[in-house]
Amino acid sequence: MFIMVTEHFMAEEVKVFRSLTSPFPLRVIWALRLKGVEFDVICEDLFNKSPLLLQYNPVEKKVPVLVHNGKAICESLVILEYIEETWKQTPLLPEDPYQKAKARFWAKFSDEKVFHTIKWGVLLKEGKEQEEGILGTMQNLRCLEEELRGKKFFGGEAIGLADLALGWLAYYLNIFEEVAGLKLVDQESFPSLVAWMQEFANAPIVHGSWPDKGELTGKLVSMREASLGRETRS
Ligand SMILES: N[C@@H](CCC(=O)N[C@@H](CS)C(=O)NCC(=O)O)C(=O)O
Repeated sequence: MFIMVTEHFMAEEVKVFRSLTSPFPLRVIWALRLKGVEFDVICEDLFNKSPLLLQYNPVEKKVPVLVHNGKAICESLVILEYIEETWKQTPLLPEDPYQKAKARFWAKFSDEKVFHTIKWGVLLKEGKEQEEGILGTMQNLRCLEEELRGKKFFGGEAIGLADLALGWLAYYLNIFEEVAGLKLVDQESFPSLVAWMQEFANAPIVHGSWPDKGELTGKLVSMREASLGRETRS
């Protein structure tokens, strides 16, 4: 007797909700690219969020959200851990518990120190308050410089979790500087950080992923003007 067996392979649903200018969804996009996972991107207007975004992230109502076969995962660093556990190829984290802890430390440092201080203390401030923000930011960047000394990436030779978490710096730092009208980092004072930013920006997973410069600059200028209580000129 001849029995014909047909199998229906259900394609995996992998969707990333992002916005045009947010740095956080980029981490998710880079991680999926690194792992060779196919995905769709849904670009949200954060001034007019879609019902789907609100359904998938009812608590924070933010991007990124990763939707994997109907399950929604929020918070970019949590999403990276989910991606790492779900798709084992091309690990984002090393095996060694100590090295793993270090990668997670720098990822956390990215959000709690580097991003927080540069945005709230430098980009959105002026005068005395900004001077304090600059001091804090320089200290944070100095820590990165020291950690990166003699290394290509945070974990060594390959891009890992800490690089994905801090990768926004490779594009946004320069634009933050331009919008705030100052210079924080140069080749002479931060040779390792500058080399790492170039290395990261040149990685194939990063190509073509940055937001449009004009769009991002415009958004940051508006945020700065609003924060300083000035009218935005259009
Ligand atoms: N800690 C979050 C931050 C995400 C975040 O702040 N997303 C912003 C865009 S930069 C957002 O969606 N904001 C919309 C809102 O606050 O209404 C993560 O890492 O995912």
